Amino acid sequence: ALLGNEPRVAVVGLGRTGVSVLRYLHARGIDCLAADTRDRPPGLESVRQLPGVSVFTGGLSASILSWATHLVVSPGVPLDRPEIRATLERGVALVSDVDLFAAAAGAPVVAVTGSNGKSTVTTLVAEMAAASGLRVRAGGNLGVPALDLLDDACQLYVLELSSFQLERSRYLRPLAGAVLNLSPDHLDHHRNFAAYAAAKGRLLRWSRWRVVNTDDRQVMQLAGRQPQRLVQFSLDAGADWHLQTQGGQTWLARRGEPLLAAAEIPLRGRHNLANALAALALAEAAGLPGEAALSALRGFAGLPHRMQTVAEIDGVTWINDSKGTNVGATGAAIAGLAGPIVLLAGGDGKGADFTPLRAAAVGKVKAAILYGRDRQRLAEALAPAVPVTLVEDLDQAVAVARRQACAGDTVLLSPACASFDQFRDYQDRGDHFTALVQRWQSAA
Ligand code: UMA
Ligand code: ADP
Repeated sequence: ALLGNEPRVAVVGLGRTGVSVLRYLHARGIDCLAADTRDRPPGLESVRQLPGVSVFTGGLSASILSWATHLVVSPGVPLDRPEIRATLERGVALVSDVDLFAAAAGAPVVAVTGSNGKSTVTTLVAEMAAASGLRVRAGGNLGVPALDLLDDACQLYVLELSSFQLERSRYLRPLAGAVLNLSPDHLDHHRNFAAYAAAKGRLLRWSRWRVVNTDDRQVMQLAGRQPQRLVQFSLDAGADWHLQTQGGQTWLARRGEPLLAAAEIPLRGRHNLANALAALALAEAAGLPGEAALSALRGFAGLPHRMQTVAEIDGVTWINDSKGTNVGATGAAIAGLAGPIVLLAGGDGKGADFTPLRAAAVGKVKAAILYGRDRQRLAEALAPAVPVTLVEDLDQAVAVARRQACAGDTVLLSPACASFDQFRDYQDRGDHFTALVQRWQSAA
Protein backbone atom coordinates (compact mmCIF):
# COMPACT_ATOMS: atom_id res chain seq x y z
CA ALA A 1 0.00 0.00 0.00
CA LEU A 2 2.89 2.30 0.82
CA LEU A 3 4.27 2.02 -2.71
CA GLY A 4 0.97 2.16 -4.66
CA ASN A 5 0.33 0.35 -7.92
CA GLU A 6 3.15 -1.04 -10.06
CA PRO A 7 5.94 0.75 -8.23
CA ARG A 8 9.48 1.00 -9.58
CA VAL A 9 12.04 1.60 -6.85
CA ALA A 10 15.55 3.01 -7.19
CA VAL A 11 17.80 2.13 -4.27
CA VAL A 12 20.86 4.31 -3.69
CA GLY A 13 23.66 2.70 -1.71
CA LEU A 14 24.77 -0.92 -1.71
CA GLY A 15 25.69 -1.15 1.93
CA ARG A 16 23.73 -3.08 4.55
CA THR A 17 20.61 -0.93 4.15
CA GLY A 18 20.55 -1.01 0.36
CA VAL A 19 21.02 -4.77 0.23
CA SER A 20 18.22 -5.33 2.76
CA VAL A 21 15.83 -3.15 0.74
CA LEU A 22 16.67 -4.76 -2.60
CA ARG A 23 16.25 -8.27 -1.17
CA TYR A 24 12.94 -7.33 0.41
CA LEU A 25 11.47 -5.69 -2.69
CA HIS A 26 12.84 -8.32 -5.06
CA ALA A 27 11.22 -11.09 -3.01
CA ARG A 28 7.90 -9.30 -3.47
CA GLY A 29 8.29 -9.02 -7.22
CA ILE A 30 8.76 -5.24 -7.21
CA ASP A 31 10.87 -3.70 -10.00
CA CYS A 32 14.10 -2.25 -8.64
CA LEU A 33 17.37 -0.75 -9.70
CA ALA A 34 20.44 -0.19 -7.57
CA ALA A 35 23.03 2.61 -7.71
CA ASP A 36 26.13 3.47 -5.71
CA THR A 37 28.74 6.20 -6.02
CA ARG A 38 31.53 3.68 -5.49
CA ASP A 39 33.02 1.39 -8.14
CA ARG A 40 32.97 -1.66 -5.92
CA PRO A 41 30.40 -1.16 -3.14
CA PRO A 42 30.30 -3.80 -0.39
CA GLY A 43 26.91 -5.30 -1.36
CA LEU A 44 27.68 -5.66 -5.05
CA GLU A 45 28.01 -9.43 -5.12
CA SER A 46 24.80 -10.12 -3.17
CA VAL A 47 22.78 -7.73 -5.34
CA ARG A 48 24.12 -9.32 -8.53
CA GLN A 49 22.42 -12.52 -7.32
CA LEU A 50 19.03 -10.86 -7.69
CA PRO A 51 17.79 -11.51 -11.24
CA GLY A 52 16.32 -8.51 -13.03
CA VAL A 53 17.87 -5.84 -10.79
CA SER A 54 20.05 -3.45 -12.82
CA VAL A 55 23.08 -2.21 -10.92
CA PHE A 56 24.81 1.12 -11.63
CA THR A 57 28.09 1.77 -9.85
CA GLY A 58 30.77 4.46 -9.93
CA GLY A 59 28.38 7.42 -9.65
CA LEU A 60 24.77 8.54 -9.43
CA SER A 61 22.72 9.85 -12.35
CA ALA A 62 19.43 11.72 -11.95
CA SER A 63 18.24 10.52 -15.34
CA ILE A 64 18.75 6.87 -14.35
CA LEU A 65 17.16 7.38 -10.92
CA SER A 66 14.16 9.14 -12.46
CA TRP A 67 13.10 5.85 -14.04
CA ALA A 68 11.65 5.14 -10.60
CA THR A 69 8.38 6.01 -8.91
CA HIS A 70 10.07 5.73 -5.50
CA LEU A 71 13.59 6.42 -4.25
CA VAL A 72 15.29 4.80 -1.25
CA VAL A 73 18.47 6.62 -0.19
CA SER A 74 20.82 4.77 2.19
CA PRO A 75 21.58 6.65 5.41
CA GLY A 76 25.23 7.25 4.49
CA VAL A 77 24.28 9.25 1.38
CA PRO A 78 23.34 12.91 2.03
CA LEU A 79 19.88 13.85 0.74
CA ASP A 80 21.21 17.13 -0.61
CA ARG A 81 23.47 15.49 -3.17
CA PRO A 82 22.55 17.17 -6.47
CA GLU A 83 21.50 13.89 -8.18
CA ILE A 84 19.17 13.04 -5.31
CA ARG A 85 17.68 16.54 -5.18
CA ALA A 86 17.11 16.51 -8.94
CA THR A 87 15.40 13.11 -8.76
CA LEU A 88 13.06 14.23 -5.99
CA GLU A 89 12.30 17.45 -7.87
CA ARG A 90 11.15 15.32 -10.80
CA GLY A 91 8.43 13.95 -8.53
CA VAL A 92 9.99 10.64 -7.49
CA ALA A 93 8.77 9.86 -3.93
CA LEU A 94 11.25 9.34 -1.10
CA VAL A 95 10.71 6.28 1.09
CA SER A 96 13.08 4.59 3.51
CA ASP A 97 13.84 1.11 4.70
CA VAL A 98 12.28 2.16 8.01
CA ASP A 99 9.06 3.14 6.19
CA LEU A 100 8.90 -0.23 4.42
CA PHE A 101 9.53 -1.91 7.77
CA ALA A 102 6.78 0.15 9.44
CA ALA A 103 4.27 -0.79 6.76
CA ALA A 104 5.01 -4.49 7.24
CA ALA A 105 5.63 -4.85 10.98
CA GLY A 106 2.88 -6.69 12.83
CA ALA A 107 4.08 -5.89 16.36
CA PRO A 108 4.56 -2.65 18.32
CA VAL A 109 7.78 -0.71 17.92
CA VAL A 110 9.90 1.03 20.55
CA ALA A 111 12.35 3.50 18.97
CA VAL A 112 15.41 5.25 20.36
CA THR A 113 17.37 8.22 19.07
CA GLY A 114 19.73 10.83 20.48
CA SER A 115 23.36 11.77 19.99
CA ASN A 116 24.74 9.22 22.45
CA GLY A 117 23.53 6.15 24.32
CA LYS A 118 21.21 4.89 21.57
CA SER A 119 22.74 1.42 21.25
CA THR A 120 22.94 0.97 25.00
CA VAL A 121 19.30 1.94 25.55
CA THR A 122 18.07 -0.04 22.54
CA THR A 123 19.83 -3.15 23.80
CA LEU A 124 18.60 -2.59 27.36
CA VAL A 125 14.96 -2.33 26.26
CA ALA A 126 15.36 -5.50 24.20
CA GLU A 127 16.86 -7.29 27.22
CA MET A 128 13.97 -6.07 29.36
CA ALA A 129 11.44 -7.40 26.87
CA ALA A 130 13.26 -10.72 26.63
CA ALA A 131 13.37 -10.97 30.43
CA SER A 132 9.60 -10.61 30.46
CA GLY A 133 9.29 -13.54 28.08
CA LEU A 134 8.45 -11.60 24.91
CA ARG A 135 9.83 -12.49 21.51
CA VAL A 136 11.76 -9.33 20.71
CA ARG A 137 14.02 -8.21 17.87
CA ALA A 138 16.34 -5.20 18.01
CA GLY A 139 18.19 -3.44 15.20
CA GLY A 140 18.18 -0.43 12.90
CA ASN A 141 21.25 1.78 13.30
CA LEU A 142 22.37 -0.78 15.90
CA GLY A 143 23.44 -3.03 13.02
CA VAL A 144 20.76 -5.31 11.58
CA PRO A 145 18.75 -3.21 9.07
CA ALA A 146 15.10 -2.80 10.05
CA LEU A 147 13.73 -4.94 7.20
CA ASP A 148 15.92 -7.86 8.23
CA LEU A 149 14.22 -7.87 11.62
CA LEU A 150 10.75 -8.64 10.25
CA ASP A 151 9.40 -11.84 11.73
CA ASP A 152 5.74 -12.81 12.08
CA ALA A 153 6.38 -14.36 15.49
CA CYS A 154 8.00 -11.20 16.87
CA GLN A 155 6.03 -9.50 19.67
CA LEU A 156 8.08 -6.31 20.06
CA TYR A 157 10.57 -4.52 17.84
CA VAL A 158 13.19 -2.16 19.28
CA LEU A 159 14.78 0.20 16.75
CA GLU A 160 17.80 2.42 17.13
CA LEU A 161 17.36 5.31 14.69
CA SER A 162 19.99 7.75 13.47
CA SER A 163 19.30 11.29 12.35
CA PHE A 164 19.82 10.09 8.77
CA GLN A 165 17.20 7.37 9.09
CA LEU A 166 14.72 9.74 10.73
CA GLU A 167 15.10 12.58 8.24
CA ARG A 168 14.20 10.29 5.32
CA SER A 169 11.32 8.38 6.95
CA ARG A 170 7.67 9.27 7.45
CA TYR A 171 5.50 6.24 8.19
CA LEU A 172 6.84 4.88 11.46
CA ARG A 173 4.41 5.16 14.41
CA PRO A 174 6.16 3.74 17.48
CA LEU A 175 4.27 2.84 20.62
CA ALA A 176 7.09 4.60 22.49
CA GLY A 177 9.99 6.72 21.28
CA ALA A 178 12.86 8.41 23.14
CA VAL A 179 15.24 11.26 22.37
CA LEU A 180 18.04 10.69 24.85
CA ASN A 181 20.17 13.82 24.40
CA LEU A 182 21.42 16.22 21.76
CA SER A 183 24.98 17.32 21.12
CA PRO A 184 26.68 18.16 17.84
CA ASP A 185 27.38 15.26 15.46
CA HIS A 186 27.32 14.56 11.72
CA LEU A 187 27.66 18.22 10.82
CA ASP A 188 29.38 17.12 7.61
CA HIS A 189 26.03 15.73 6.34
CA HIS A 190 23.39 17.86 8.02
CA ARG A 191 23.21 21.55 7.03
CA ASN A 192 23.57 22.70 10.64
CA PHE A 193 22.80 21.70 14.21
CA ALA A 194 19.18 22.80 13.89
CA ALA A 195 18.63 20.45 10.95
CA TYR A 196 20.27 17.60 12.89
CA ALA A 197 18.07 18.28 15.94
CA ALA A 198 14.95 18.57 13.80
CA ALA A 199 15.61 15.14 12.27
CA LYS A 200 15.73 13.65 15.79
CA GLY A 201 12.59 15.58 16.76
CA ARG A 202 10.54 13.76 14.13
CA LEU A 203 10.53 10.69 16.38
CA LEU A 204 8.67 12.58 19.11
CA ARG A 205 5.97 13.62 16.66
CA TRP A 206 5.41 10.03 15.56
CA SER A 207 5.50 8.27 18.93
CA ARG A 208 2.43 7.59 21.06
CA TRP A 209 4.47 7.77 24.28
CA ARG A 210 7.27 10.34 24.12
CA VAL A 211 10.24 9.74 26.41
CA VAL A 212 12.49 12.76 26.96
CA ASN A 213 15.47 13.84 29.03
CA THR A 214 14.59 16.88 31.14
CA ASP A 215 18.30 17.50 31.82
CA ASP A 216 18.77 18.36 28.14
CA ARG A 217 17.36 21.75 27.24
CA GLN A 218 17.53 21.08 23.52
CA VAL A 219 15.63 17.82 23.83
CA MET A 220 12.96 19.61 25.84
CA GLN A 221 12.66 22.20 23.10
CA LEU A 222 11.91 19.41 20.65
CA ALA A 223 9.29 17.98 23.00
CA GLY A 224 7.26 21.20 22.83
CA ARG A 225 4.45 22.02 25.24
CA GLN A 226 2.16 19.00 24.82
CA PRO A 227 2.07 17.25 28.21
CA GLN A 228 0.00 14.24 27.11
CA ARG A 229 1.82 10.92 27.16
CA LEU A 230 5.11 12.69 27.79
CA VAL A 231 7.41 10.63 30.06
CA GLN A 232 10.37 12.43 31.56
CA PHE A 233 13.65 11.09 32.90
CA SER A 234 16.36 13.01 34.71
CA LEU A 235 19.40 12.56 36.91
CA ASP A 236 17.73 15.06 39.26
CA ALA A 237 14.41 14.89 41.09
CA GLY A 238 11.11 15.95 39.56
CA ALA A 239 10.86 13.72 36.52
CA ASP A 240 8.82 10.50 36.18
CA TRP A 241 12.04 8.48 36.24
CA HIS A 242 14.89 9.95 38.28
CA LEU A 243 17.72 9.41 40.74
CA GLN A 244 17.12 9.68 44.46
CA THR A 245 19.46 9.53 47.45
CA GLN A 246 18.29 7.41 50.34
CA GLY A 247 20.27 5.91 53.21
CA GLY A 248 23.45 7.36 51.69
CA GLN A 249 22.88 5.42 48.46
CA THR A 250 21.83 6.48 44.99
CA TRP A 251 18.66 4.82 43.72
CA LEU A 252 16.84 4.68 40.43
CA ALA A 253 13.34 5.79 41.25
CA ARG A 254 9.91 6.12 39.69
CA ARG A 255 7.87 9.13 40.79
CA GLY A 256 9.51 9.27 44.20
CA GLU A 257 9.62 5.52 44.78
CA PRO A 258 13.15 4.02 44.90
CA LEU A 259 13.28 0.82 42.83
CA LEU A 260 16.89 -0.21 42.32
CA ALA A 261 20.18 0.83 43.93
CA ALA A 262 22.50 2.30 41.30
CA ALA A 263 25.28 0.12 42.75
CA GLU A 264 23.37 -2.95 41.53
CA ILE A 265 23.81 -1.88 37.90
CA PRO A 266 26.98 -3.22 36.31
CA LEU A 267 27.08 -0.36 33.74
CA ARG A 268 29.62 2.30 34.71
CA GLY A 269 29.41 6.08 34.54
CA ARG A 270 26.66 8.59 35.30
CA HIS A 271 25.64 8.78 31.67
CA ASN A 272 24.70 5.12 31.93
CA LEU A 273 22.35 5.90 34.82
CA ALA A 274 20.58 8.28 32.45
CA ASN A 275 20.50 5.47 29.87
CA ALA A 276 19.06 3.07 32.45
CA LEU A 277 16.32 5.54 33.40
CA ALA A 278 15.46 6.07 29.73
CA ALA A 279 15.20 2.32 29.18
CA LEU A 280 12.95 1.94 32.24
CA ALA A 281 10.71 4.74 30.97
CA LEU A 282 10.42 3.11 27.54
CA ALA A 283 9.75 -0.29 29.08
CA GLU A 284 6.95 1.13 31.20
CA ALA A 285 5.43 2.92 28.20
CA ALA A 286 5.59 -0.32 26.23
CA GLY A 287 3.78 -2.14 29.04
CA LEU A 288 6.68 -4.36 30.11
CA PRO A 289 6.54 -5.66 33.69
CA GLY A 290 8.71 -3.67 36.10
CA GLU A 291 10.41 -6.67 37.73
CA ALA A 292 11.66 -7.97 34.38
CA ALA A 293 12.98 -4.52 33.49
CA LEU A 294 14.92 -4.27 36.76
CA SER A 295 16.37 -7.76 36.46
CA ALA A 296 17.57 -6.99 32.92
CA LEU A 297 19.35 -3.89 34.26
CA ARG A 298 21.04 -5.97 36.97
CA GLY A 299 22.30 -8.42 34.35
CA PHE A 300 23.53 -6.07 31.61
CA ALA A 301 27.27 -5.39 31.65
CA GLY A 302 27.28 -3.16 28.55
CA LEU A 303 28.15 -3.52 24.89
CA PRO A 304 31.66 -4.01 23.54
CA HIS A 305 33.48 -0.84 22.36
CA ARG A 306 31.64 1.27 24.97
CA MET A 307 33.80 1.96 28.02
CA GLN A 308 34.98 -1.63 27.88
CA THR A 309 37.96 -2.54 30.05
CA VAL A 310 40.19 -4.67 27.82
CA ALA A 311 43.27 -5.08 30.03
CA GLU A 312 44.94 -4.20 33.33
CA ILE A 313 48.71 -4.17 32.88
CA ASP A 314 51.15 -3.09 35.60
CA GLY A 315 48.44 -1.06 37.31
CA VAL A 316 47.31 0.67 34.11
CA THR A 317 43.70 0.15 32.99
CA TRP A 318 43.15 0.08 29.22
CA ILE A 319 39.64 1.04 28.07
CA ASN A 320 38.14 0.63 24.61
CA ASP A 321 35.49 3.31 23.96
CA SER A 322 35.80 3.17 20.18
CA LYS A 323 32.07 3.96 19.89
CA GLY A 324 32.86 7.37 21.36
CA THR A 325 32.56 8.99 17.94
CA ASN A 326 31.66 12.57 18.87
CA VAL A 327 32.63 15.24 21.36
CA GLY A 328 29.66 14.54 23.65
CA ALA A 329 30.50 10.85 23.98
CA THR A 330 34.18 11.43 24.66
CA GLY A 331 33.30 14.15 27.19
CA ALA A 332 31.03 11.68 29.01
CA ALA A 333 33.73 9.00 28.91
CA ILE A 334 36.26 11.35 30.53
CA ALA A 335 33.72 12.56 33.08
CA GLY A 336 32.98 8.98 34.11
CA LEU A 337 36.61 8.16 35.00
CA ALA A 338 38.58 9.27 38.02
CA GLY A 339 41.84 10.02 36.14
CA PRO A 340 44.69 10.50 35.45
CA ILE A 341 43.80 9.62 31.86
CA VAL A 342 45.97 9.10 28.81
CA LEU A 343 43.49 9.83 26.01
CA LEU A 344 43.81 8.35 22.52
CA ALA A 345 41.67 10.30 20.06
CA GLY A 346 41.45 11.15 16.39
CA GLY A 347 40.08 10.11 13.01
CA ASP A 348 37.41 11.77 10.89
CA GLY A 349 35.93 14.64 12.92
CA LYS A 350 32.84 15.02 10.70
CA GLY A 351 33.21 18.82 10.78
CA ALA A 352 32.80 19.03 14.56
CA ASP A 353 34.00 21.85 16.80
CA PHE A 354 36.36 20.12 19.26
CA THR A 355 36.82 23.05 21.66
CA PRO A 356 34.25 21.77 24.24
CA LEU A 357 36.59 18.81 24.84
CA ARG A 358 39.15 21.05 26.49
CA ALA A 359 37.00 21.79 29.54
CA ALA A 360 36.24 18.08 29.99
CA ALA A 361 39.91 17.14 29.67
CA VAL A 362 41.73 19.78 31.71
CA GLY A 363 42.90 18.45 35.07
CA LYS A 364 42.01 14.85 34.21
CA VAL A 365 43.70 14.04 30.92
CA LYS A 366 47.42 14.11 31.65
CA ALA A 367 48.31 13.40 28.01
CA ALA A 368 46.35 13.30 24.75
CA ILE A 369 47.83 11.23 21.96
CA LEU A 370 46.21 12.25 18.70
CA TYR A 371 46.23 10.35 15.43
CA GLY A 372 44.36 10.18 12.13
CA ARG A 373 43.00 12.77 9.73
CA ASP A 374 41.83 15.44 12.18
CA ARG A 375 44.61 15.14 14.79
CA GLN A 376 45.81 18.68 14.14
CA ARG A 377 42.35 20.16 14.73
CA LEU A 378 42.07 18.17 17.96
CA ALA A 379 45.50 19.43 19.05
CA GLU A 380 44.44 23.03 18.42
CA ALA A 381 41.41 22.50 20.67
CA LEU A 382 43.30 20.82 23.54
CA ALA A 383 46.82 22.31 23.66
CA PRO A 384 48.45 23.83 25.56
CA ALA A 385 46.01 23.25 28.48
CA VAL A 386 46.33 19.51 27.82
CA PRO A 387 49.75 18.14 26.76
CA VAL A 388 49.41 16.58 23.29
CA THR A 389 51.49 14.25 21.13
CA LEU A 390 50.74 13.89 17.42
CA VAL A 391 51.26 10.52 15.70
CA GLU A 392 50.14 8.94 12.43
CA ASP A 393 47.92 6.09 13.50
CA LEU A 394 46.49 4.08 16.38
CA ASP A 395 49.46 1.66 16.46
CA GLN A 396 51.82 4.53 17.16
CA ALA A 397 49.35 6.05 19.63
CA VAL A 398 49.26 2.82 21.66
CA ALA A 399 53.06 2.63 21.61
CA VAL A 400 53.34 6.19 22.96
CA ALA A 401 50.65 5.50 25.57
CA ARG A 402 52.62 2.51 26.84
CA ARG A 403 55.56 4.79 27.55
CA GLN A 404 53.54 7.62 29.10
CA ALA A 405 51.12 5.71 31.35
CA CYS A 406 52.13 4.84 34.93
CA ALA A 407 50.47 2.67 37.56
CA GLY A 408 47.11 4.16 38.54
CA ASP A 409 46.52 5.73 35.11
CA THR A 410 43.77 4.83 32.66
CA VAL A 411 44.49 4.70 28.95
CA LEU A 412 41.23 5.58 27.21
CA LEU A 413 40.57 5.10 23.50
CA SER A 414 37.61 7.44 22.96
CA PRO A 415 38.31 9.03 19.59
CA ALA A 416 35.59 11.77 19.38
CA CYS A 417 35.72 11.00 15.65
CA ALA A 418 34.45 8.53 13.08
CA SER A 419 36.91 5.83 12.07
CA PHE A 420 36.46 5.80 8.30
CA ASP A 421 39.79 7.49 7.47
CA GLN A 422 41.79 4.52 8.79
CA PHE A 423 39.38 1.69 9.66
CA ARG A 424 36.35 -0.10 8.25
CA ASP A 425 34.17 1.02 11.15
CA TYR A 426 34.26 1.62 14.91
CA GLN A 427 34.26 -2.14 15.64
CA ASP A 428 37.31 -2.63 13.44
CA ARG A 429 39.05 0.24 15.28
CA GLY A 430 38.12 -1.13 18.73
CA ASP A 431 39.16 -4.66 17.80
CA HIS A 432 42.48 -3.39 16.49
CA PHE A 433 43.12 -1.47 19.73
CA THR A 434 42.21 -4.50 21.84
CA ALA A 435 44.47 -6.75 19.79
CA LEU A 436 47.41 -4.33 20.13
CA VAL A 437 46.98 -4.14 23.90
CA GLN A 438 46.45 -7.87 24.41
CA ARG A 439 49.34 -8.87 22.17
CA TRP A 440 51.67 -6.79 24.28
CA GLN A 441 50.05 -8.08 27.50
CA SER A 442 50.65 -11.71 26.56
CA ALA A 443 54.23 -10.90 25.51
CA ALA A 444 54.90 -9.18 28.87
N1 UMA B 1 28.55 5.28 0.60
C1 UMA B 1 29.11 5.81 -0.52
N2 UMA B 1 28.38 5.79 -1.68
C2 UMA B 1 27.13 5.27 -1.75
C3 UMA B 1 26.57 4.73 -0.60
C4 UMA B 1 27.30 4.74 0.58
O1 UMA B 1 30.23 6.29 -0.50
O2 UMA B 1 26.54 5.30 -2.84
C5 UMA B 1 29.32 5.29 1.88
C6 UMA B 1 28.70 6.21 2.92
O3 UMA B 1 29.14 7.53 2.79
C7 UMA B 1 29.14 5.56 4.22
C8 UMA B 1 29.24 4.08 3.86
O4 UMA B 1 29.23 4.01 2.44
O5 UMA B 1 30.44 6.01 4.57
C9 UMA B 1 28.07 3.27 4.41
O6 UMA B 1 26.85 3.90 4.05
P1 UMA B 1 25.48 3.10 3.93
O7 UMA B 1 24.38 4.09 3.90
O8 UMA B 1 25.57 2.10 2.85
O9 UMA B 1 25.48 2.35 5.33
P2 UMA B 1 24.89 0.90 5.68
O10 UMA B 1 25.91 -0.13 5.45
O11 UMA B 1 23.57 0.73 5.05
O12 UMA B 1 24.74 1.07 7.26
C10 UMA B 1 23.70 1.92 7.75
C11 UMA B 1 24.24 2.72 8.92
N3 UMA B 1 25.41 3.48 8.48
C12 UMA B 1 25.37 4.82 8.32
O13 UMA B 1 24.40 5.47 8.61
C13 UMA B 1 26.62 5.49 7.82
C14 UMA B 1 24.64 1.77 10.02
O14 UMA B 1 24.96 2.54 11.18
C15 UMA B 1 23.45 0.87 10.38
O15 UMA B 1 23.88 -0.08 11.33
C16 UMA B 1 22.94 0.16 9.14
O16 UMA B 1 22.60 1.14 8.14
C17 UMA B 1 21.69 -0.69 9.41
O17 UMA B 1 20.61 0.12 9.75
C18 UMA B 1 26.37 2.68 11.49
C19 UMA B 1 26.74 4.15 11.60
O18 UMA B 1 27.90 4.51 11.51
C20 UMA B 1 26.66 2.03 12.84
N4 UMA B 1 25.76 5.03 11.86
C21 UMA B 1 26.01 6.42 12.15
C22 UMA B 1 26.28 6.60 13.63
O19 UMA B 1 25.83 5.77 14.45
O20 UMA B 1 26.94 7.60 13.99
C23 UMA B 1 24.77 7.23 11.77
P1 ADP C 1 25.13 5.50 20.25
O1 ADP C 1 24.47 4.27 19.74
O2 ADP C 1 24.19 6.68 20.35
O3 ADP C 1 26.42 5.84 19.59
P2 ADP C 1 26.19 3.98 22.50
O4 ADP C 1 25.28 3.42 23.52
O5 ADP C 1 26.79 3.08 21.51
O6 ADP C 1 25.46 5.21 21.79
O7 ADP C 1 27.36 4.77 23.24
C1 ADP C 1 28.33 5.47 22.45
C2 ADP C 1 29.29 6.23 23.33
O8 ADP C 1 28.65 7.37 23.88
C3 ADP C 1 29.78 5.40 24.48
O9 ADP C 1 31.04 4.96 24.16
C4 ADP C 1 29.76 6.32 25.71
O10 ADP C 1 31.05 6.78 26.00
C5 ADP C 1 28.93 7.52 25.28
N1 ADP C 1 27.59 7.58 25.90
C6 ADP C 1 26.70 6.58 26.09
N2 ADP C 1 25.57 7.04 26.66
C7 ADP C 1 25.74 8.37 26.80
C8 ADP C 1 24.91 9.42 27.32
N3 ADP C 1 23.68 9.17 27.79
N4 ADP C 1 25.41 10.67 27.30
C9 ADP C 1 26.64 10.93 26.82
N5 ADP C 1 27.47 9.99 26.33
C10 ADP C 1 27.03 8.73 26.32
